[in-house]
Amino acid sequence: MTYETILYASAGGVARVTLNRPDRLNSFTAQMHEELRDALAKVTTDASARVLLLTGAGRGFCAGQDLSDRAVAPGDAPVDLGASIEQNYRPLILTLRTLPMPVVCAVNGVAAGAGANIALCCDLVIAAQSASFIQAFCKIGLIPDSGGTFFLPRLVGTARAMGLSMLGDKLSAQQAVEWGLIWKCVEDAEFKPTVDALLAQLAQAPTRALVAARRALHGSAHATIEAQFDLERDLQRELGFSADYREGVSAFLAKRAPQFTGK
Ligand code: T3D
Repeated sequence: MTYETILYASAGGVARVTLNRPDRLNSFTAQMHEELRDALAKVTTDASARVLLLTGAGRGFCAGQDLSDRAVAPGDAPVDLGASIEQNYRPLILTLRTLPMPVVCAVNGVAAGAGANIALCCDLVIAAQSASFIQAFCKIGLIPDSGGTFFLPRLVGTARAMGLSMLGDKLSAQQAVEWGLIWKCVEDAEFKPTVDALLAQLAQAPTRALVAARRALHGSAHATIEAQFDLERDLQRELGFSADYREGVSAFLAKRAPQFTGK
């Protein structure tokens, strides 16, 4: 498939997807959803990819749904938003949450509506200092979707989740870090080199262990401690048979840097 609304590249263990409709702040059209689905399917089967980067072109990360596709002429039937979520946003979020490699979201600018929650579903969210997060839904009569009502209370607690959802205020990247919404924010001038260094680190990491850690952390939200111990035991057992674990222990004992292969 030829891409017109995203950029895709994979090299050196890093797959990069850039949302690329900068004049519309990379808001989502049906075409962008289709292209992103295709790219994520590619990433999933790309044995050389050890980390995925999701970012945006231009001054924004993503402004959610393209609202010009939601204008309804008088007398016309409104768009079925439930169908849009079912066909597009839900599979997108669930795919990003279960990719067989860590997912870094580099929030280069404003992340609004579904754009904010797509960022929040990623494993590591790093933002430029000038970026911001807006649960813009209430401004157009909607609720936070794309997992927003799931992620927000878990990340920042109900009080802050409620404020963000009901007021739709802009949260600065710095505030997002202080609230525990995202992992890190860095000065704009340091953003690209910091993201590149992070990607290089993750491309050399024991991929299976990172994916298993994600699975265990996600599973913990509703688990009892006994169930969580069961899961940790099972995942650790699997990892104990992995080439990367063997390499990690050998490297430690030989006092050398490990050469992980992601296997
Ligand atoms: O519909 C379904 O399928 C259900 C799922 C819905 C999920 C959702 O995401 S609903 C929420 C949709 N998003 C929004 O409500 C956010 C709308 N955008 C904004 O509020 C503002 O643009 C921002 C706060 C994000 C940024 O503001 P600012 O002042 O930095 O930029 P701007 O001037 O508003 O935007 C720049 C251009 O991008 C502008 O076009 P222009 O005037 O230069 O021709 C603006 O219209 C366009 N743009 C920004 N966001 C969208 C958009 N065009 C279409 N759809 C957008 N979401």
